[in-house]
Amino acid sequence: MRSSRGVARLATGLSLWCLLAQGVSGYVDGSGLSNYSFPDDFIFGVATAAFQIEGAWNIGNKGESMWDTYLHKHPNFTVDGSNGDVATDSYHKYKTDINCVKSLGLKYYRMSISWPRILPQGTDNVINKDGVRYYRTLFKELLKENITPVVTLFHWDLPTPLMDLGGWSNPKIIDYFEDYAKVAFTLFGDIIKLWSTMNEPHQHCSNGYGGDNFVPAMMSGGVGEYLCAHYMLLAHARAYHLYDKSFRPHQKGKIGITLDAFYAEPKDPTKQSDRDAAERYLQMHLGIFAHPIYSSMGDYPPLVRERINNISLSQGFTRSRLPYFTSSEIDLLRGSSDFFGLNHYTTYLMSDMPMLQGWRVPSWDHDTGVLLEQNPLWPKPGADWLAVYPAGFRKVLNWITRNYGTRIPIIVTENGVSDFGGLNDYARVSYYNNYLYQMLLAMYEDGCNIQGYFAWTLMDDFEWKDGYTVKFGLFHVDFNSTERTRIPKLSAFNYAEIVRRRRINFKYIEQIPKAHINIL
Ligand code: GBH
Repeated sequence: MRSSRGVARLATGLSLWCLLAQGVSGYVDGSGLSNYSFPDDFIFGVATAAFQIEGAWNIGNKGESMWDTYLHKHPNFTVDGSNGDVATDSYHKYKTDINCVKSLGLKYYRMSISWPRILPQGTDNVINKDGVRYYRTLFKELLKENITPVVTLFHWDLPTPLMDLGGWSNPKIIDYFEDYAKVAFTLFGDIIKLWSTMNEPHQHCSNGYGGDNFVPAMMSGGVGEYLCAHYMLLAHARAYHLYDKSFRPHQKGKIGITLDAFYAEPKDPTKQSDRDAAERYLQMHLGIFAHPIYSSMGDYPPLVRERINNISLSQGFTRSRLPYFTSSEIDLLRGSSDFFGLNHYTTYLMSDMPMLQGWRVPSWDHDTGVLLEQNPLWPKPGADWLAVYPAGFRKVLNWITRNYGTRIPIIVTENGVSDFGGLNDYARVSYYNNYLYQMLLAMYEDGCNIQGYFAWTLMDDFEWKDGYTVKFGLFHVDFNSTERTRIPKLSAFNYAEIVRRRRINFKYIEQIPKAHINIL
């Protein structure tokens, strides 16, 4: 049951002005609390990923992941020359992490398993007992604290021996991923009841296989990146059905996938070509993964299929660069997710752009044919790609609902903002308040079926190519101390209060001295 709406009385002119200044659309009462509240059974959590926090890259018989290997070979790949060798040292400090999650009052913790920590060769002939023990201990400790672990099988740290075979561009990986999933379900399925097969295949394939923003930096524009997408989708479907048939009957859990989406808004909404560009972007980057799984038709979206086929032919390719699913693969994929895991951070303004200097041809970018810009008025507290536009969150939730319906619940598996550090992270407090409010609007005013939300991320961590330069954490981490001390930021207290009260307090910053004076 949804909780009460509690619509506030008419706001006075002054408080309305305050709301607008904060970018809040909608009424809150004099206390500053949001008019809508989160249902009692709403899933609130916080997310992390193995490579970004664990460290212990060569400890306990762990195999190497492609990020380990690549960063050791190319120490200047990250902007600060850093790597994940120690990260936040969560391999050793997992108890501290659990205390942090607990202190936020959360009942859910989304994390990922490092594939090479379980299977050092990538394949299931060798199972690393130390790795298994590490995760089982961690899961049990979480349960002891009444925190449900939500586990992602693949958050980008592919075992190096499998990358050497071409990684996700080699179809054989579908079997190996299924084998890995089977090991994980067998060893952990008694405890884990919520699985995500993989995190953001779109970011993984476009940055890692199409370009060189991520490892493996394959630079196979328009070819390798679609192979990666295609085989990741099929591997996901195989893991889903394996769980569904052989594990769900007795383990009784749920399994889905996590997709990422920027929202795409037309730069000039009065221009048809900009509106088309925005819709094309969403289909080419989100629909390409979501349509095969969540649409009633299945398969790639018609727009995507047609566009990549036509451009491929015009470039002299005999066959489309986007592989075809067989009809049984279409069936395998359709409906292969119990929830829609969504990672959302920001919005871009779209306009039609057939070619841009810097685009490789062929490439996903060139196939999409859209120029991405952001409104200079949107604040950018940290990473250059992440501008704050809360309304985009509501819009992307609606886009998903419009395209795929309300039957499958959406779980927001990541949402958050970066800055350059500091405990008094006002920008992050404001980001969470305003984004969460847009999610409430999507739930109560638009009828989107949203059942959970995970803040990204628990603590400052290894932020891929950005190394440790940008911070996403609710907890500050002191990377100069061997202890990697975690300290709650203002946003941690604010989030904990939202989780406890089930409402957003838009006056949190004003009230902070009273509420948390002892800690600051
Ligand atoms: C998510 O990716 C990841 O799941 C998570 O691991 C990550 O820490 C988090 O978000 C924060 O980034 O340099 O202009 O080409 C988000 C995807 C990937 C989006 C890198 C921005 C760089 C854009 N991000 N990408 S650009």
